Amino acid sequence: MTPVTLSSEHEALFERFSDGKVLGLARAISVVENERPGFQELLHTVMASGPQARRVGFTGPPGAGKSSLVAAVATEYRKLDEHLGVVAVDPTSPYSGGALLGDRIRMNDISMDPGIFIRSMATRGSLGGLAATTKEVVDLMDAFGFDRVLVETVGVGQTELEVTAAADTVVVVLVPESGDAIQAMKAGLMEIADVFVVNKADRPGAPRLVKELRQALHLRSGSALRDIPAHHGVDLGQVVKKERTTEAPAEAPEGWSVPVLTTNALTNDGVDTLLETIQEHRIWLDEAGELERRRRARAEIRIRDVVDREMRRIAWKSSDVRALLARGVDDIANGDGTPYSAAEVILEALMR
Ligand SMILES: Nc1nc2c(ncn2[C@@H]2O[C@H](COP(=O)(O)OP(=O)(O)OP(=O)(O)O)[C@@H](O)[C@H]2O)c(=O)[nH]1
Ligand SMILES: [Mg+2]
Repeated sequence: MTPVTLSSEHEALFERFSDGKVLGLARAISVVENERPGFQELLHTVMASGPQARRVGFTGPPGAGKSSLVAAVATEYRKLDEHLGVVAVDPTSPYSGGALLGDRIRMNDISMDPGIFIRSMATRGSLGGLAATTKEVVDLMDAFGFDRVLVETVGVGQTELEVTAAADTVVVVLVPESGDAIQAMKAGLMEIADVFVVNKADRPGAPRLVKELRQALHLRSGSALRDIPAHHGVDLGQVVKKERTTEAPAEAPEGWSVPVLTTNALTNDGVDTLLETIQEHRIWLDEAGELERRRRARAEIRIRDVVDREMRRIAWKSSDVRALLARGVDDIANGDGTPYSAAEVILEALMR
């Protein structure tokens, strides 16, 4: 690995971090969140030993009870004496631009425990998505030596899918109010869920949602069609199987069927089963070689993130580029160009 030099300040910070000092972690997070000079070298140094922690993501629509469930799950892991990091990604408030206080208040019960470190982050723009810095904060918590890192992301639609870029196991939390299984399918949740949890199981509609989700998962796996006899010369079961083998080659191993669980995060009903299921998924990840595959996929995303960010930084830092930008704005104002012609000039200058 390329040796990097840390500033003396970051050298001291790295020492505190390595000694397991929580204040060192908190400080490292703020350096990374604010992209202070040298933050990449610091990350490079702390991440040298590779990922160790078990990472579990919780995602789902706003108000599904993700924070309550994370708090319940964290309490159970603490009973097993695990040390935990929790990253909660709050939607950026359109009013304050900062993290909403809600999560902190709800997680109050566990936040006094020194065995848990909780960090709430604003998402900075992409609602519910995982900003590059969020993944870096998860990496920091991992490198700090927590046994497990729990990541809560809120979102609707595509942005939820990004949680796979930070977690080994993705728990999708739905509630009877959040809609039906068809909506979950459309939102791409079937693809990312390792475990479905129907929370607020005390509410009406929970059993129906569970049934729908199970049917949808069953359909997706093709098993629902397997027993249907060939019709008009077409065996639907075969068609589905063939599609699956061509579309999903070796990197999507079989052997994990996504369970649908129910919980009540307020009474802890079903939380023990959720913990067992997460453990089973972990064993499967290891045995099927899927953990390795997911870590590789994550590494690729992280490299792309860093390159994207650096390219932007290099571009807008350059005074030549800034001059071309100003000229482009003038050209457009004078009716002499478009954003595309201006961008082309800038990109040509950068490639040179
Ligand atoms: N009845 C019932 N209420 C619940 C349950 N779990 C959570 N709640 C309540 O639902 C509300 C939202 O819970 P949160 O844990 O904040 O939900 P969240 O998904 O983290 O919300 P955001 O982070 O804002 O998207 C709170 O008032 C909880 O007390 C449950 O199992 N049953
Ligand atoms: Mg929450």
